[in-house]
Amino acid sequence: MTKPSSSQHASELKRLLNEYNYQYYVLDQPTMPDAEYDRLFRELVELENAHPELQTPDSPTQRVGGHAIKEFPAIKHQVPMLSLENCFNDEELMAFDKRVRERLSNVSQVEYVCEPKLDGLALSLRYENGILVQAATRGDGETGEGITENIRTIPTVALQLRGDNIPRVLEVRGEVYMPREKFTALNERLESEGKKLFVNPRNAAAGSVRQLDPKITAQRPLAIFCYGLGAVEGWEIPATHYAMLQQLKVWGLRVCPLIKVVGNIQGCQQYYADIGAQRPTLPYEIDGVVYKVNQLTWQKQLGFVSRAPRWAIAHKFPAQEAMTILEAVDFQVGRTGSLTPVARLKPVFVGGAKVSNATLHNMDEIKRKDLCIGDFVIVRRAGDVIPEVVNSILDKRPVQTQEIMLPAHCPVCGSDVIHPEDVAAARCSGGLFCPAQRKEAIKHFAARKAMDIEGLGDKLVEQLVDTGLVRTVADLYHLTLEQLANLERMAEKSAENLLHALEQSKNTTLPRFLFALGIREVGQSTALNLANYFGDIAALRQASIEQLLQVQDVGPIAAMSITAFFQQAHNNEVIDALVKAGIHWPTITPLSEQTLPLAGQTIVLTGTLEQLSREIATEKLQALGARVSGSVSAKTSVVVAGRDAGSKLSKAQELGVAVHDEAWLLRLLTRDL
Ligand code: D41
Repeated sequence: MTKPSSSQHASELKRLLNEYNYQYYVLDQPTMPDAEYDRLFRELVELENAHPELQTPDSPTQRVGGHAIKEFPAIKHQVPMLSLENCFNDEELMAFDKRVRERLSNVSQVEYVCEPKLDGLALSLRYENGILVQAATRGDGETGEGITENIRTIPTVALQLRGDNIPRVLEVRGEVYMPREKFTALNERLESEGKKLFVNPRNAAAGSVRQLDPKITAQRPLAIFCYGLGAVEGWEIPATHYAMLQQLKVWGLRVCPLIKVVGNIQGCQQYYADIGAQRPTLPYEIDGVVYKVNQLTWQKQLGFVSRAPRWAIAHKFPAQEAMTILEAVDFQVGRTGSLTPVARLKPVFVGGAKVSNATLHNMDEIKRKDLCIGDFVIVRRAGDVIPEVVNSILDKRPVQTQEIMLPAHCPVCGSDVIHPEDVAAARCSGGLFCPAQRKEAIKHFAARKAMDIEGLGDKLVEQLVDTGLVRTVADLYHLTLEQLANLERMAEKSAENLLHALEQSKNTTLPRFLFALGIREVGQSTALNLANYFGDIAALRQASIEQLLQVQDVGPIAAMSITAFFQQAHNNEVIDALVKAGIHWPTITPLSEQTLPLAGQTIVLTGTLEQLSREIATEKLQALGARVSGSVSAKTSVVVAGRDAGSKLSKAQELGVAVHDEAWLLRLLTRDL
């Protein structure tokens, strides 16, 4: 192969790096391992050094970071947020120390502060007279995004500084991150809700602080560590970086407890080794350590070059990566029926451990990483997490490769696999039938809000499935006293109680029963809406997507999931068996056959309602066909005025719109008018 010209090579590097920057900073969806980015970046820096004419304004070397996103206000940092230079080995570290000492008129030793390098999102917090008034992302270092309301929701962020001598203005720089365990739990939750998973804790943190709704951020387990200053007014900054951090702690700002002062660069090397050894057991992800000259006068003397201080450097951990061959891809069926592609690899040692399997997350990831069976791939082991395939090496792609296809049928039970376009996870539609999902389905069926079968706990469900006594939820209703009493750890009295509970559960309601079936996207309230709309299960079974979309709160994803569920013959067999076993419910007159009583009416709720929340009132009114609006106009049919109603009530009176009180609303909702 001929070597591409330098200019071709440079433009390809720029394209790759710019693309990566966009994915990383704007979309929060990295497509390249950091090590790979760093390698390409250095290659470009070297190329531009050798051929200065290649250094164009659009080169990623000419700017650090990404663009501000439109939805959040742009915040210009009063003092720019600098970036950090990286080093990857002892030689580069020693060169850093040498440069520092030479610039400081050849001092023999320099004291450094050593900090773990959190793998999160850099942030600037602004306190005025001790009150948090603004939080902004780093952005491109000059301008970031204002995310104050989101940051206020993070428990470890001080809203107000404590103690004495609080500066008039204090800008603190820090890193927002998501603890590893919390990240795992969040992804488990997202997975059970059928939502897109985060690739790593850093993306989860970045995605969480950029939620337009701070209520969502508030539910995300984020934390912060502070490590630096921006603008300061009215404070004599201490003489050392370390003393400054101690003062931040006194004021109530969170500082990483692993930060240490060392006497010289050898101390830094020791710190690097110590932290490296602790890395797998730390509760958060770090990608290296940072060394900072401790003396502030020296920091000032050293200054900075092109946005990075000369007095600090990041010492990155080597990514534990290796190349191997992707031999096959299997699909594992998880608890909730999600199909996870797993790479079967030609065994390879990565950071001392043999790796022959790696997660591929989902089909979107496979596409993004451009993977085929037969490809040479890079595998990475980060800390103690499951190894993952980072990318394929296109230059080395063999002539004969095979596309990775999502199976059409579940590898465990053979049911159809569904994969809605805008959802990352593909799922087995087998539901009640798939052994991989059976235990969870039975637990859900028995739950209090579903069929409410007292005494049928998780352990017992597992025992019943493992012993083969129960295959589907319908089998529960054929259990005998003898079978139950023969189970390990089961007393005869408990067995009797369980049979009694099963018998009682047969007398249920249609909403409960529909919820108990565990159809994806059908929670309690959707089950209620479906029951009210269709009135019986026969009509629901035959419902088309179009009909389902008529039901309140049922969108295209839920509609698809419902039709897919009823298209599986075995789901219908289980339902028939349950009905045959005696499960019954009171009949409901379907809403679909009534003309909705409030169709065409626009209702405005104002003031405080005492008996029911505004959300519930809105839902119920909508279920009866009303439009619920937030503002009063001549088109408003009725204004319901609760306690302390204000301007909307006056406006209604002005316009001559009918006004009623909460008691009227309650009668309306019970159709007792
Ligand atoms: O933990 C970190 N990620 C970290 C980042 C840290 N401990 N210290 C840092 N110090 C700086 C300077 C020296 C420029 C104040 C940083 C960063 N910067 C930084 N984070 C993202 C870009 C720069």
